Amino acid sequence: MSQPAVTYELIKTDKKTGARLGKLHTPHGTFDTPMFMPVGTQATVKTMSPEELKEMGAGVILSNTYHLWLRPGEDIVQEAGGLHPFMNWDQGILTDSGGFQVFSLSKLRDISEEGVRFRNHLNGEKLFLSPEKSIAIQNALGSDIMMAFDECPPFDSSFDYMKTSVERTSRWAARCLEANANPDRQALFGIVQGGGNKELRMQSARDLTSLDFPGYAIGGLSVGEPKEKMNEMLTYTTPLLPADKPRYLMGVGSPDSLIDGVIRGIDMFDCVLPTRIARNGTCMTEHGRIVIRNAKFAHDFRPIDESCDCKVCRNYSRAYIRHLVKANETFGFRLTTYHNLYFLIKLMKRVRSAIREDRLLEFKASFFESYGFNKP
Ligand code: PRF
Ligand code: ZN
Repeated sequence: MSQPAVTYELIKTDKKTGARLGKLHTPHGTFDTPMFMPVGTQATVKTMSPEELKEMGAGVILSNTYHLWLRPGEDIVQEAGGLHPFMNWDQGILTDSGGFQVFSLSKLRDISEEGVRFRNHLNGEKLFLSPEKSIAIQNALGSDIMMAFDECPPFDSSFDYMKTSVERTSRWAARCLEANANPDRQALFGIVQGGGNKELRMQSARDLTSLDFPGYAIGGLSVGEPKEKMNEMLTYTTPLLPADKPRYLMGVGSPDSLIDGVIRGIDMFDCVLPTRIARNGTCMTEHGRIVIRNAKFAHDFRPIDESCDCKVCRNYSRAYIRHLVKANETFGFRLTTYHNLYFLIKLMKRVRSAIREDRLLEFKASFFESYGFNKP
């Protein structure tokens, strides 16, 4: 078989933890891992221009099959030459398969071996998504990394349901691999499921690794379970995944979870968290989150984060941003979004330096202390 579209180069494994330093080679550039991917569901990272994303060092961004299929339709994106030229982004793009979005956005759905029947969350129209359909859409979108079509059952599902679901997700994963029309240009990652059950996580990891994907994601976590449970599942799962392939933890983006994930061998993360909280005026700082609407910032002319060197922190004050956000001015949300994304991208850069310099656990201790994660 020819070289897959996306390959992982392992540069260093941490001696004290499972952390890895690596590079992800894609058809649209090489990116350092561990990394955080901003979410651009509708072929845009809300309020950010591609130029700004590039400037802050975002390497790969995530978009959604489900949303782009419904609007504008993958045919229009294909007519533009794919997602990259359509949205003017020349670096990496990963598309989620639509499975998770169907389960989270549509209440009425009917899952069978063939796929999922559900209703369009915009207009109620009847729709059907299957592994083959998801991959055909992702092939038309032209993302560098496509995700397998999976089921993400509620964390508290019964063992029997979870087992049925894991086995079906493995069969769907094999159908996705078979359906990929462009394996030389678009890599397909498998997704490990299994909820909070060690045995099912291990079964899922075994099923998927036997299919030889160019990368593996861990799904079904950060869906309401306690953080300790997520960390426990990661501890069981990552050692079962091949060391020469990237590992991606889906939908996780709080600073403590990023660091805890890296320590357990995760290389890639995505989450709406930094962009979503920015749009209600919450900012991440070295000393924890601040809610910029708060009256205590009315006369505060310091930057959002005094230790941040982003263009927002170099030029705008808390008092000004508070005013914009309270007045519902779009520019305020651009500023908070830019800062939050910069903060997480820079956090990952600091994590990579810490791995390189054999001081990841020390970095974790001082960051958690400063951010306030250790406080009762
Ligand atoms: N599967 C897919 N996308 C996802 C998830 C999943 O389990 C999650 C779970 N945190 C986020 N996004 N396909
Ligand atoms: Zn900043």
